[in-house]
Amino acid sequence: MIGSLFVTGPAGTGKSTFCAGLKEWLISNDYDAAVVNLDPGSEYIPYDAEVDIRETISLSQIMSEYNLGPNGAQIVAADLLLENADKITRMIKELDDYYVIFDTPGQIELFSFRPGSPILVDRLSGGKAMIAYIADSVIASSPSGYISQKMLFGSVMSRFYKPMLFVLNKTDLISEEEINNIVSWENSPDLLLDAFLEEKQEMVKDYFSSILHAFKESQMVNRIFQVSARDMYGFEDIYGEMSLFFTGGSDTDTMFRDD
Ligand SMILES: Nc1nc2c(ncn2[C@@H]2O[C@H](COP(=O)(O)OP(=O)(O)OP(=O)(O)O)[C@@H](O)[C@H]2O)c(=O)[nH]1
Ligand SMILES: [Mg+2]
Repeated sequence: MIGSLFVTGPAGTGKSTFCAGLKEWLISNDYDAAVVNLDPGSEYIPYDAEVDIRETISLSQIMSEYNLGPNGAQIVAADLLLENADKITRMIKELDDYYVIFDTPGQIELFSFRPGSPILVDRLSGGKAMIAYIADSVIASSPSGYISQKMLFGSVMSRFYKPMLFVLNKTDLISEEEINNIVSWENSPDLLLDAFLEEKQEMVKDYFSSILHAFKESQMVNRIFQVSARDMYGFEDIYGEMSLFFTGGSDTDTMFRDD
């Protein structure tokens, strides 16, 4: 593979739709692309999966075998992913010149916060991995919602320590003014803090001031990728970042590169 993109984020933010849209965009621009579904709990997926974990891991089987409810079974299933890493790797081995997109379980903690997940990412990607964090525009359009998304993004980064894209999906659902606000908050922690103070007068100012400035200074998130997976908007920029990182573009963030 050329490289792999693991798509994570809170439930319902559009991860699977994003995977479908990115695959479609890549193929229509003459790149080879494949999607691997790592969500054993998904009932419907909006793409043709080259590899589908549901053929290997069955939630209902786990529930009856281990006498578990749906949540317990999801956790066992998430941990079984690592046990199946070699099998999945064999299945994607032939995808030489492909960008491989991994769709991950609906609940973010099942992928991003399980102990084996960083190992899983390394094994499936052979080390060539980026992570797309999908945030919902409607949630991110309030200062507190945006801060919560950035903090969750930071948590995911602390788990994987891979190059990450902050994808603001469903931009079709918010106004241009709201998008401009989010971009201005991204560029200025002071503006974000002011907006947050207006929303929640009782918040602990020093705590959040430090956090918001730390995010800015760390350069960990310095760009928002505006996407509407539904409208096929924004995928060119996502591809641009992937191509830069995987094929060695000059202005790629070098923080994570070995070479
Ligand atoms: N308006 C709009 N709706 C979207 C967009 N992307 C996804 N959706 C809708 O959001 C809902 C959830 O999309 P999914 O792609 O299933 O989201 P997900 O994050 O994979 O969901 P889980 O895996 O269940 O957590 C669906 O109804 C999608 O049609 C978008 O860009 N704009
Ligand atoms: Mg999904």
